[in-house]
Amino acid sequence: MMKLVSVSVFAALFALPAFAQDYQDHDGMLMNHGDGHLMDMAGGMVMGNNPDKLPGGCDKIAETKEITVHAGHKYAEKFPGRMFAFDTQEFQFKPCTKLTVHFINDDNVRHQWMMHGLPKYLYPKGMFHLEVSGPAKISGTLILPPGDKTYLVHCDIAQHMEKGMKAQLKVGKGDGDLPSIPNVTANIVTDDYTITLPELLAKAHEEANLPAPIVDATPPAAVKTPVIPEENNSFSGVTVIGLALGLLLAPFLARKFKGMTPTEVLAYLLDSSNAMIEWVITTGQHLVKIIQTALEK
Ligand SMILES: [Cu+2]
Repeated sequence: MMKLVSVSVFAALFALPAFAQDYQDHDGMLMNHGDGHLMDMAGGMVMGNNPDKLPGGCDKIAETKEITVHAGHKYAEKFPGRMFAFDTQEFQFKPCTKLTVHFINDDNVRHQWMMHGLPKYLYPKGMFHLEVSGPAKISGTLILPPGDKTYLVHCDIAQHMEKGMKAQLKVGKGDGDLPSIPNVTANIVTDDYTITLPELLAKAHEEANLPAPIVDATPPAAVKTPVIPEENNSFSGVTVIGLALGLLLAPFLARKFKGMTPTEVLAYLLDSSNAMIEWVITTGQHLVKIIQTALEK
């Protein structure tokens, strides 16, 4: 019996972390920067937080709602060709609902729950926006405007919406559906593998009422290896400069080396190049010193 109890306690201790929260909770850590802009040093951000100001046209808060939305790669696995998604693609609330969104980012990258088109007098740039690097949780509250309207909710990190992190939030009856919401609405451009690319382009142009594209159906000619022309011009730039220098130096060198043996000429040339290198080094050191003293002042 004692053994059974101790084994159970031991097992329970091991199981505990599995039940514990495995993401960073940013709620309660946020600093208010005014205008509903909350931020913390750990990379959590809420913009357009509005728990108390009624939008024009709302006499009172119609309903108080709380939702938890997950964001992550794993929610996109059921959508072919998508990389990121929210766990919910469509939301609907009564006009003038006070909505608290608990946003849980399950990935190890940054994600957002960003809503657009809200009244700008209440929401800076017409946005309500939760953002956090995962795995983490962040929460914010807004009051939805009156009227029937469909709002875009997406992650605005580059390419995340295009890769599937897109949803719609309908207030009242909404005013239609947004395109390309995974599992909710059709893509604007639908992949169709039953027709060829030129046919697909022609179809897309026809649908968009544009003149048919000019598609060159002839297969590309075999790729030719580019022929690099040989350097056959004996008067290239370098040659000309070399010749000019040689001609200028010739009289001087002729005087200098008059009566010297080839070995002596070579020794002299090596000597002068050594002197030149030394001069370059000392001048360089001198310059460094000048710069250093100038910087110290
Ligand atoms: Cu994202």
